[in-house]
Amino acid sequence: MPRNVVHKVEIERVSILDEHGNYDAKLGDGLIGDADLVRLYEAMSSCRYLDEVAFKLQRSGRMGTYPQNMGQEAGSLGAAFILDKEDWLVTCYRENCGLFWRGVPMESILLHWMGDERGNAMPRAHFATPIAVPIGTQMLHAAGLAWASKYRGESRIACTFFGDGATSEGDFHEAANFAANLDLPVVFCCQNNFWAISTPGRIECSAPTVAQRGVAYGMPCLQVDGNDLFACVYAVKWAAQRARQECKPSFIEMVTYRLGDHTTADDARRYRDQAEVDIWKERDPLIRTRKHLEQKKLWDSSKEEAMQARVKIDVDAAVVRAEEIASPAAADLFNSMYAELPAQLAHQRDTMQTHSLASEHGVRTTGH
Ligand SMILES: Cc1ncc(C[n+]2csc(CCOP(=O)(O)OP(=O)(O)O)c2C)c(N)n1
Ligand SMILES: [Mg+2]
Repeated sequence: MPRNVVHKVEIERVSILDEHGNYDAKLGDGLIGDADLVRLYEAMSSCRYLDEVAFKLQRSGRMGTYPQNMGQEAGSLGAAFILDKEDWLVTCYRENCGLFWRGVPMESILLHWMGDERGNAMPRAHFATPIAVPIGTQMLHAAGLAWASKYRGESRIACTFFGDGATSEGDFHEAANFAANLDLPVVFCCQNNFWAISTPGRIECSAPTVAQRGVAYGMPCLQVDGNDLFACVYAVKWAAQRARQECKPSFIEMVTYRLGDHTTADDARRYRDQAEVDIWKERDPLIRTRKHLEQKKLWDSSKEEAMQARVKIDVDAAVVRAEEIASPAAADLFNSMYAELPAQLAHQRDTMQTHSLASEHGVRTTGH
């Protein structure tokens, strides 16, 4: 029997504004208006400043572990900008910029990393799910949300963000399989920053592109320059259209880089070459967007100075709000898990005593 090719795969890469300032006017046509571009640049800048402040808060003992977003602002921001305000944004922990664009207050993110879960209780109006720290869970949530939307006949789609490492988790494969086979309106956005903490991409994905993992499930896939705001908007627009009109999922690989450590609990100098970091510093999404704005005469150093001053005021005020919030009532620990609180837990809540102490008071604490 002859050997025939039964399937061939090609992955396209989209780049509209590269790090040298080259701009593809044809692909970029009508994507982002001038006024919006200024606002988007300001959004990235304020997110970046928040990152710097959060790092210092952690180092001075005022915050727990914090994952800097530095370098990865464009992807989630591009998505939040182009999606409908009522599409689900289902993120992990490096999508602050998109969440802020949605209206999530900065202090919510600070509070969350200060250990106060009220920060992760996203108001329904933002159509954002809580930040997912367990790797990969949110992709399944996105598939479920999209399924619910389809079932109810709504036009709302779900856009989920996850890292390259997350595509090696079973959760990704289950979510992709589910979304593709049930025809669910999901936009899968992988922020490929080449590292899963200290594990390099080449160890966790042997294929030349992460996008191929989406192809395996029959999804159309695009790779984009994830530090190019225009390319991110372009790709999410393409995928969102397919999700809304055809009720089908797509996969976007956003190639990016985290310029900081994995989190404040990490020291990336122990496993990454400075030369690699330096290359990516040149590709910073903020720098190229600013240069582009300057070329278009929409920005200059005095605007930059005024914007930085505004950003500082906003972020500093968010820190004050996060630090000055009244502590939650201790009884809240008990109040959200059960419709009817079991007797032994009710006793613990009422006495604020532990399991063994509660036993001393004659309350049965186990069924055995
Ligand atoms: C289920 C689970 N396993 C392990 C971890 C520990 N962990 C935290 S971040 C991370 C790497 C994630 O890498 P990637 O998906 O590429 O995201 P990135 O941090 O690079 O944005 C791991 C293994 C976790 N949080 N959850
Ligand atoms: Mg990664």
